[in-house]
Amino acid sequence: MRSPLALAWAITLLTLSGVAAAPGCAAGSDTISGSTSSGTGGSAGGAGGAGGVGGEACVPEDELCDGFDNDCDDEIDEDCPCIDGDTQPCYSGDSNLLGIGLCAEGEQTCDQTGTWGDCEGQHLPVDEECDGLDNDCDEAVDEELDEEVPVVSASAR
Ligand SMILES: [Ca+2]
Ligand SMILES: [Ca+2]
Ligand SMILES: [Ca+2]
Ligand SMILES: [Ca+2]
Repeated sequence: MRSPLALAWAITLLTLSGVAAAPGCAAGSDTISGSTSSGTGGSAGGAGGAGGVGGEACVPEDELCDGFDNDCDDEIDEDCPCIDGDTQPCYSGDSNLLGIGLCAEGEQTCDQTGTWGDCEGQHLPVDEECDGLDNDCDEAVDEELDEEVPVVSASAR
């Protein structure tokens, strides 16, 4: 009656013991072969490539207004009124009109030849238009137009 159960136990125990015993050799062989010789490799990285810092062999070229000494005379951008990328305010009209009405300065940019470019964004006096603005920069708005605005009255007393 109990024999099946007892047999099962026996098998279980046998199996367990067998399993328990087995690792002795199996694990042993594994452990032995485990070579942990970690590679010593690759720490000496490239020390190379400290490339030429320049200055040794200066190849003279035409001086450009670029912030470098192109012609190798130890003077940077000599004779350059301005350097590439510089900007400055500009106004090609009558400076007395600057700030009056719509007249306002613009900005120009220097190029590599040390030349200031066109003045961009400036507002020169133009013919008066009937737009409520002082287009010709004479402090009078829309003067000499049909619908004159009595702005001048202040100075006309
Ligand atoms: Ca230069
Ligand atoms: Ca130079
Ligand atoms: Ca106007
Ligand atoms: Ca005006």
